[in-house]
Amino acid sequence: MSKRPNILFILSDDHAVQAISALNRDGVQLNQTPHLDRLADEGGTFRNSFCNNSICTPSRASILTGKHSLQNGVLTLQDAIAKDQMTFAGLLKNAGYATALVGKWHLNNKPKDEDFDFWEVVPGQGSYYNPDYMTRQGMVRREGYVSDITTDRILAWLENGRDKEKPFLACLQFKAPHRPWMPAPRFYSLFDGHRFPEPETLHDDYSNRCEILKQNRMEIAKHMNWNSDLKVRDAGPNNHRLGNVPETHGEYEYDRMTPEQLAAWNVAYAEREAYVKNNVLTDEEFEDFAYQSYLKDYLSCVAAVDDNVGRALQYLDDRGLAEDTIVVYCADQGFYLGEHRWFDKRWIFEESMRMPLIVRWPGKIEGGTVYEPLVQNIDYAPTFLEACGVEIPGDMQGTSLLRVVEEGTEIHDELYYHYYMHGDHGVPAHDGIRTHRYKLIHFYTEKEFNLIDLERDPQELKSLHKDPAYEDVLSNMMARYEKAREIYHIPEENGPKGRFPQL
Ligand code: SGN
Ligand code: CA
Repeated sequence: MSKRPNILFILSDDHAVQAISALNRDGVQLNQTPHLDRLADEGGTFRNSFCNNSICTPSRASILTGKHSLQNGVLTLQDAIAKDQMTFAGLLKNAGYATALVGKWHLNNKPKDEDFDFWEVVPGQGSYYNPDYMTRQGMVRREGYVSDITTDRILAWLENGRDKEKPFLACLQFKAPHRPWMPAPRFYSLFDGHRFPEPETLHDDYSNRCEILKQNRMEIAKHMNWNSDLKVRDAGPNNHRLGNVPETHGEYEYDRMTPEQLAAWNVAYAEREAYVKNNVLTDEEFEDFAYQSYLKDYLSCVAAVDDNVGRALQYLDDRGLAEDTIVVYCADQGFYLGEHRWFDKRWIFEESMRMPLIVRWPGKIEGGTVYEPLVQNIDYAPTFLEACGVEIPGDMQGTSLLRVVEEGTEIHDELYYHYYMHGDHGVPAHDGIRTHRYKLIHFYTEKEFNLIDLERDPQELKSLHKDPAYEDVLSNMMARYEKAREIYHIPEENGPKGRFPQL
């Protein structure tokens, strides 16, 4: 690439590393994602890519600003990105890029005109069927399936909307595969008759770690709801198994569907509903049903993300843009697909702290490269700026990935993590650090540190903070934790305004 590169930044919502076949070539492949695999074959994958705060709005703000949550002001789902915050999009626009963002935004305030020439975003979480988009001209409802429409709209901008004299930044931001995991009609029967393998920790009892884990409200067979999660409107004799939990908004999408869409949906889900309605399920049968149904819906949503990634790559090929365009695929955080009994995210534990990161960068990254260094979502903004020849502001806390790509070197001694939303889904506020081998977690409302040896215990089932054999490791990790908090300017007092309601 001799001229300034274009960037196609593809961000999905809650797409777990476990649900991309290219990222699990030496392990269990739950599904196939041929287009993401193509991207990985033609580019590089970052095997140790993590977020700093495993929840949507904060992670997105950290991606945009290259800063930890405390520095950009977005600690929770309710916070808005402060007006004075520079984003990589705005900096690229200032430097002469044509910029656009379509899809899920979820930053409480609208995208800024200083950042994007063009934007169309779904309000809040958005809808899977016939979604509304906020546009500069007001709200527009579009018929169809959200992942397809979002892709249509960004491709339309690339084709007809942008200033073709300029290099571009195009952000394609999928709502999928976020809860309530509603697949596109063409994938209703993708996994018919298929059984998904179970993760080894599907029946975790939460022993040997901080007691507070037991208060979580994100267990598949306990805290889902029949209707929007499991797609069963009449659970008959099994109804008592799931109650109402505060994290469910209860809204549902059936009333958005056209009569034809609803009819097709009802046919597709009839067998599932009949099974529940007509059988008294044992504990085991119910747990199995909930897990299998969850994975089927979630992974069917992933299928439409993957084929739309394929459409976007095909567009770049067709227009001769692929050689001049850096393509990045990531999600705003990881997700649990049954590990520790869970759906959702938030915890510093591996499945939610990890983020998929695949980068195709012609001339820079050789196809099929796998990078081992620790990288974090705060690194993306400085990477994009450096790649495009724009100066990185001094207050950005991330480090450009270019050094990893060019020299293969580590750019972080340890990664700092801090989740602030004490209470939602029964997850406490906590922070900690991760190195290649160890993780130190501070459950500060409980005044308890947990220490995990990821090499011996990759599933994070036992804290070693009281193990005398780990005394030195613990004190070393404590010192590094203090150092990380200093580097990132995390003040003495923890948490959002120091208030911690009951979980
Ligand atoms: C919704 C979900 C939660 C989820 C949050 C945050 N409930 O509230 O399960 O944790 O979004 O997700 S739902 O019943 O409304 O789907 S995030 O991706 O925006 O962080
Ligand atoms: Ca998310």
